[in-house]
Formats: sequence, C-alpha cells, structure tokens
Amino acid sequence: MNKLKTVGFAIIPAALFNYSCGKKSPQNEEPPVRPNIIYIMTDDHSYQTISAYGHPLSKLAPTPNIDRLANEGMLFQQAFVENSLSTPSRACLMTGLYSHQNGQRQLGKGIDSTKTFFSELLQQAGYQTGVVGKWHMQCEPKGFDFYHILWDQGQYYNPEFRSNNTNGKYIKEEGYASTLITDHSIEFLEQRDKNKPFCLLVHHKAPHRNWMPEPQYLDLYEDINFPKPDTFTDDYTTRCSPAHTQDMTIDKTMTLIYDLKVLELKDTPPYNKEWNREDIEYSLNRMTPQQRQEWDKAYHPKNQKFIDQNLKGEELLNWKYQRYIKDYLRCIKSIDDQVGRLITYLEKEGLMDNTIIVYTSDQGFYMGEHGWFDKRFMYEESFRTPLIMCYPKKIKAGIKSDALVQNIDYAPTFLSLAGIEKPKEMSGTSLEPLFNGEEPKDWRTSLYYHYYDYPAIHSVRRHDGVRTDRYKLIHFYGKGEMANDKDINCNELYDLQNDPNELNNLYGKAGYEEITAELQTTLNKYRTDLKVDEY
Ligand code: SGN
Ligand code: CA
Repeated sequence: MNKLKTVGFAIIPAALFNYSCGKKSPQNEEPPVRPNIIYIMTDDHSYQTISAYGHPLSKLAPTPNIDRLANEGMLFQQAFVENSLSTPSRACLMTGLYSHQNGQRQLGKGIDSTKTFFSELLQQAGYQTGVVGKWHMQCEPKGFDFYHILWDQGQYYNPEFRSNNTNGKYIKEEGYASTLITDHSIEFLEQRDKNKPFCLLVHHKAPHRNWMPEPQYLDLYEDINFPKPDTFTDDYTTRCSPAHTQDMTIDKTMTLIYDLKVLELKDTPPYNKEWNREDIEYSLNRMTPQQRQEWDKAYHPKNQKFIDQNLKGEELLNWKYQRYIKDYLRCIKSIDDQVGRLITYLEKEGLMDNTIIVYTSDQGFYMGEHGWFDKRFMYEESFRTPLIMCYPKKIKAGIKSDALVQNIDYAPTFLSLAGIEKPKEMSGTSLEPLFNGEEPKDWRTSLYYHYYDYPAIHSVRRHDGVRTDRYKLIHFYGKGEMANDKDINCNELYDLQNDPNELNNLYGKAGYEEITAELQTTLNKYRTDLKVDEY
C-alpha cells in the first residue's frame, strides 16, 4: 500500500518522502525525487494557433518552442475547460472543483477562498511554490512562497505588479508583459532553495484582448493574408437564440479604435463608444517615448492607408479580420519566444529531466469561427484548450492523447505527481494514468460544462451541457436580462463526428431520440451527483 496515502492530505512532512510512492524502499535506496512543476497558462490562447495542433492558421505563424514541448512530451487533443472564462478557469485550476463548488461562477468576485488550493498542499509537503503574472481572482494567492502578480487583467506595456515585498502596493515596471512575466519566473527559479522541489505557475497576460504586440513584432506577418475559417459567415440557422443574440462578432462588436488600434479615426459610428478611445489611449499613454515612437511608426502608415481606402462591407470585414488575427498572432510569437527562453534556462540549470512542463490556456478562443472573437460558449473553439505536458521521466516523447480531460484535473495531477493523496472532495482526476499514452478502460466517457456569466459583456446566455467523444448536448436557460433578450429554455445537440463545426443542431430531429435520451440521462446524473443548483 502507498505509505503516503495513509497519511491523509493535509500536512505531509518532507521527511516522509524517504519512501517511494508505490513501494517501501530498502533502507539504503535513494529516496524518490519528486518532480518540479512548471505550469504555463496563457490568457485566451486558442489551440488553432499552436502549430503542434496543425490548424491552417498556425502553419502560417508557427510556434516552434511550444511545439518542442509537444514533440518531447504529450499533446492532449481533447482537453477542455469547465467554464470558459478567466477567473472561473483559474478557480478550477487551483481547487480541482467545478465552478458551483468553488464559488467562482462568473468573471467578478466569487471564489470561496476557504476551499483548499493545491498550492497549499504542495507547500505543506515541502514544495517551494510561486505564481507570476495574471492571478485575477479576488483573493490572496494562497499557498505561495513567492508571488509577483499583475493588477486585474494587467497591461501589455509597463504593467503594474504586486509581490511579497511591495507591501500590498502595485508597482509599475518597464517592459512588455510576456517578457516581464518570464523575468520574474526566472527570478523565482534563481532564488529558490535548490534542495526542495518547486511548483511555479507562469500565468501570461497575452494574448488577451486587445492584443497589443511587442515592439519587435509590430509588423510581423504584415504581408500574409490569413485564411478565414469555414464558419466565418455562419448565420446560426438551426440554433437556439443565444448564438443569434451574442455580442461578440468581429463585424459588429469588435471596434476599430480599441480592438484594432486605428486611433487616427475621428468618428466611427456605431463603434465610437467612448470607452474604446479612452482605454486604448490609456494603454498607449503609459508607454515610454521610445515604445510609443516604435508603435506609431508601425501602426500610423498602416492605419492611414486603411482610412484612405474607405473600405465598406465585406472588404471592411476582411480588413478587420486580418488586423485582428495578425495582432493576436504577433502576441503569440512573443509568448512562444518566452517559452523558449524558459526552456533554455531549465536546460542550462539541468532541470529538464525532472521537471514536468505544462502548457495550456485559461480557455480557448474564437479566431473568427462563427464570425466571433472571445469565448464563453460550449462550442468547440472556446470549450477546448491547448494542453501539452512534457516530462521525459514519465511521458514518452511525441505521444498524443484523445482522452477527455478538463481543467479540474490539473490540481489532482500535480498532487499525485508529488505523492500527495487527493482530498476526497476534489472533483477532478489525476491525468498521470494517461502518461504512458494509453487510455485506461475506466477513463471518463463524458465531461460536464457550465457557463454562468450573464448578464454580462458579450451577452452570452447561461448554459450547461455534456460532451462525449462524439456528441454534445447543450441546454441554454434563464431569464432574459439584457436588451431584447427573452427567457429561454432551449437545447442543442451536435454530432461532432459528422459535423465538427457544429452548424447542424440535431435536437428534436427524427432519428436522434435515443442518443438524446442517453445524453440527457448523463447530464441529469451530473446535475444530481454534483448538486448543481441552477440549469
Ligand atoms: C474583458 C474584455 C472582454 C473579455 C473579458 C473576460 N474586454 O472584459 O472582451 O470577455 O475581459 O476575459 S476588454 O475591453 O477589457 O478587453 S477573461 O479572459 O479575463 O475571461
Ligand atoms: Ca482568458
């Protein structure tokens, strides 16, 4: 029997690790070395823009350093979040619990900070713990020896950070967010106690809206014409009302001034909402004179050319798409560089072999699919996330997994790697049994999803649902609380094998009674077992 597992989860003295995780070691055998953990999570990074996933966009804008983690580790092709939004996703990560269990259902306040964070358990077991970058939750970073966190969503240029030694104050630092976050991650690694294992969470700000690239990449990809997704002009026929009433299209919601940085525009009805101009001006006015000069040098001629062309209709929409995708991919380029920089540091320090490196995002993102940006929906592009794990000791290089995994699984995975028993209330499951590339026979066959952030920006209605490897059942519900929204209670069913783009809602169609009933039973079971209190 596993020695550690008899100890319980709360406090495990480091001395106990003189035993191996599985068997009792002979007296003279070396104690097992617990792995270090580096968890890199970007903000809104779509799997479509990581070349290891092979999507056409990423072929034109490759990510060699992130791909290296996949080539030397494992690429999860069916990784999902439970609630496609920042703070809920971060709460799932920290607690291994679903949103209604950890309290963080919506973007704003909510986290139940009395819940155990996996960082606390690692810390109690002798790990040195650190978190750098976007924390975002409205509670202190619990269970961390080192923190260096951004204010709220953070700024791309010269952002403010708060850390252990700033007395609760946020201090502005000069530089680009992705670089600074890596600087402070390396600072944690440099100053750590080398006799202890570590767990470092590297939480990037990029590529979150409004996608401001770093100076050296302001013109990258300028001459490339990126292909639009097949569903770019989706008219949402067959769907319930939420796909029609959302406020997240590139056409209508995305603004020229704030999102696409055409400050030279004096008046752009109906997109001239004041906050657009004020917010981008705030972000630009905080630049150093040199940063600002480089910015204007790159954007001004491109913007002037755009204004002179006076584009309308489809041409205008195409221009918006190109500017959006290019700025987004420019931000990804910097992320990829910084992942490379971190790998180089780990190699130099001889840490690659005994460190598990995880790369993921807080959710997926629409790169124009269905005409959208942003996330929130249970449709594939926002529900699904990139997930790569590289750990030469236990994961064979270059393997791929199609097992259904979710962000509530990360905390249990890190605990099991550290030899700590998972608290029994934790809902997620350790991913360690998948590390040999095979899916255990009793692996889960479905996932539960629940989105709550309505009424809110982007007007996406509340919904929950289940996904199996082939089908997806979504239930939209709730009172209409925003302009023209009606009360709804509406279902959608997709066959992902025949309709991967989810254009054909099969709910209520003849021939689908049996699968619908089966999925409904699965959904009902989740709701009952997990004590879901609204749907
Ligand atoms: C901001 C963005 C939204 C985005 C949310 C949540 N608007 O409000 O577009 O959906 O964050 O993003 S912005 O004008 O401030 O950019 S999340 O990734 O933090 O969940
Ligand atoms: Ca996000």
